[in-house]
Amino acid sequence: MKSSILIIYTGGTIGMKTDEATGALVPFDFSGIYDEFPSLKRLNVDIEVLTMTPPIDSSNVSIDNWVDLARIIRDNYPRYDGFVVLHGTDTMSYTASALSFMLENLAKPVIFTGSQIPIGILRTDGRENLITAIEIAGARDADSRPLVPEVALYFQNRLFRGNRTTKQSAEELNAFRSYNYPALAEVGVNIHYNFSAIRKISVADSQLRIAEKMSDEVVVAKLFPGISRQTLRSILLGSNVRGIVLETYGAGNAPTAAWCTELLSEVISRGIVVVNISQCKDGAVAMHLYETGLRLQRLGVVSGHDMTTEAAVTKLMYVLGKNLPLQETIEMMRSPLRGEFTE
Ligand code: ASN
Repeated sequence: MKSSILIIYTGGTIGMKTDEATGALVPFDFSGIYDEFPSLKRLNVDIEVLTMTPPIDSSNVSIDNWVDLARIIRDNYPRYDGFVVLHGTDTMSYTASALSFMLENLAKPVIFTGSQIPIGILRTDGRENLITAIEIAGARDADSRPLVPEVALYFQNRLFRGNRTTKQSAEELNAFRSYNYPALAEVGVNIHYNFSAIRKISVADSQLRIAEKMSDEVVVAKLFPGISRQTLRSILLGSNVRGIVLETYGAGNAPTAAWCTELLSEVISRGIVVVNISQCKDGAVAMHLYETGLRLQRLGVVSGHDMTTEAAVTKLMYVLGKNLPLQETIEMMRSPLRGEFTE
């Protein structure tokens, strides 16, 4: 039996082609996908396409767009075996991370992809990204179970867990990395799945639910030597802030100056959740290692382990969106919900 795949086009470079007459970049019509790529018919999948209106450059993506996307997936969930989300690369890791949290009990593939060069340009990277993403979204084992039942991101021959990715190059076609988690699949002549890294789903987790409320009361505070007390204070205690992603140094270290400790203790005493992640992309926060980290731990700062900024921000938005009592919020932030950090 063929797998049925829904392609959801949200916008971004992948959906552009050159107008033959004017030479300008114009939107590519994905509903004509079989005419454009007849070889797709040879894949063992049936494809339908849904274009979100209007398609957006991913720099404009908002929480509302994420909720719309989650609703589309929920409403079409019973009809399709897998989903391919075409998205601009600039914020693709944020959207993939957000959706990984918002789609609760997901048991089918949701594969994000896009391109650095428009699909209608001869040298595009989009054609391979699109075709392989479709193949992965439709891949099933002998018992018809999907091979990748999670939110993943496919780009330039590698499939990653979505909430582990970061866009790391504005130039290279190989634009994404997953620094702290192995690839879920490597693609060469064949697709080699790394089954030990792919999320296992339990039978009980069958009912898809979506979170429709994401909090926007989150900030990212990146420390730098010389940051003043006033600057840090205005970021951390800005109006409406309920959650802070604190980007610290190395293994999760921050200055031990009295003003910094006092400020963080004031923030935490107000019930604001502070998550510590490292400015280093590779490696994890280990607050017990140095006095500069231990102090944060004692204040009640939550370890973000080896989470990306994208995952930490969207996880805070998701957890705060539930409006749980403070202790439960902190407990959820401490627990890995979708394999977003290494325990
Ligand atoms: N600005 C584009 C976007 O993120 C970049 C791209 O897709 N390559 O929508």
